[in-house]
Amino acid sequence: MRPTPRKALAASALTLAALAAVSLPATPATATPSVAAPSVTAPERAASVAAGTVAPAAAVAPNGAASTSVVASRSAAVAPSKAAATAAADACTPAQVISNGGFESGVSPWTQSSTSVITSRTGQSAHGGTAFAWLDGVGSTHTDTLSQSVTIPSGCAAATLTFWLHIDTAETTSSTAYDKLTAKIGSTTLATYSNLDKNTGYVQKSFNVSAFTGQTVSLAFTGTEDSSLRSSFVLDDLALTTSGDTPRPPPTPPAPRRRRRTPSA
Ligand SMILES: [Ca+2]
Repeated sequence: MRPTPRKALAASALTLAALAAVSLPATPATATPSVAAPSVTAPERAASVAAGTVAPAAAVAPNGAASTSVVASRSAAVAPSKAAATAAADACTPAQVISNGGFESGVSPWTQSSTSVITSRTGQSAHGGTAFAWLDGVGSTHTDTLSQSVTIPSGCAAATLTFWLHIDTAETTSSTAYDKLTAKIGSTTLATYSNLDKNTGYVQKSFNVSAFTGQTVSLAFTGTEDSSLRSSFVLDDLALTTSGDTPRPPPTPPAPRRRRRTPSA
């Protein structure tokens, strides 16, 4: 079916606008051709496509449908910066939310089961500074605890808990966990260590706690010893850090623009 003259006029006007927008990026989006010009012929369009100035999709439809494709390619040509902006992610402001994680500022805001937990006394060494948290090491049935409430902000993709841990023990078994240290966040147990994990010096432990972003939860360590042969669980330099921009959902494609009406003669 042949397009009506009016349709053909609108299509050719838009085609010109599209060509103008593509070849002259400085042309304002509202620029309108003042006079109607002959339609771009198929060979001309093919040449333009080859030259990269017209989207190939505009070349396939013989009638009014072509103008829709032209409008779509025109929109893409004039608004690249807007499209880039909507594809960006929500920026994360990294935060470290454990207070006094190195125990160098006294006890607050930690809660400890006895005043001997956060210490700098001889018998163990700090990972950093001079103070550390020393749970157990008594050699009889005993429990020590250490905890702090942490608020993990939302707005970041990831949250990671790290701490340095040293374990030494008088236990000689290589198979039985007699004395244990449990690390928990909220009601989730992150890890359990024992006399079997004894080491020389400190090792750093790391946990993905991203599931707790946007929450206030307790970070807690509990060390238990059985009736004989001491084990010491020594913690220092704890940190809980958020990171990573949050990806946005894909932007909704803009609705196709309505064709501009050509003023009637
Ligand atoms: Ca320290």
